[in-house]
Amino acid sequence: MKLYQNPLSPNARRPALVAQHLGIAIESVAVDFKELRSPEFLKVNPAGRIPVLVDGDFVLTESRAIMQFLASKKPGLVPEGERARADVARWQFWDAEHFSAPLSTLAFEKLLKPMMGMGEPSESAITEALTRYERSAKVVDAHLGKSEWLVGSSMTIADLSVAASLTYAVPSGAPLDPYTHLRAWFGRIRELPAWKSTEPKPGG
Ligand SMILES: N[C@@H](CCC(=O)N[C@@H](CS)C(=O)NCC(=O)O)C(=O)O
Repeated sequence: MKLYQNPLSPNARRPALVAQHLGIAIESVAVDFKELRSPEFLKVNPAGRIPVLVDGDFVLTESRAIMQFLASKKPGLVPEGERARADVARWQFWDAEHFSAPLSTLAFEKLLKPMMGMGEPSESAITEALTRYERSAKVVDAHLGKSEWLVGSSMTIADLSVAASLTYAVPSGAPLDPYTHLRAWFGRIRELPAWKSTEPKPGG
């Protein structure tokens, strides 16, 4: 299996976390962001985005779908029972729509724009993203006040999905301090060898 990724991408980090945590061998193909619109890469993913998993003739895009595919190969990150599995999907969809989206905007405005010389950060986009982030952070914080992990009694791909969205939270100015339970849970995730080995290393 090949995973097209970039080590700075939080989206690509999701499947990488699952593969590392479960010890699934994948061949990592690093794609420069500038190559995402190249004719070669558009043959792999016409949407011009990473991550992409290629398993023989099966091509899978969307980081959370790739997580599900990889996690189905080995036990450990998907709970038993249809309700628990639906709850994992619920948190992954919630992450995509309500958590990762505002955090991506913040990272784009506060980190990527200055880094790439793409103009001034938009204050209105930042304010709106912060409002959306804080609303979601309250939801997940309250949930984690009642249980150590997002679904059931052990870590699942739901936790890794949501955690990957926080990759650039602190340098992007998304506050974690007010959210005690979120912070404690994130602290546990940050101790994982898989988290450490997938930490983005800007410039290297
Ligand atoms: N919903 C997709 C988002 C993928 C995505 O947007 N990846 C970024 C890198 S973090 C990308 O490829 N961006 C290229 C672009 O926007 O042109 C997923 O979860 O895989």
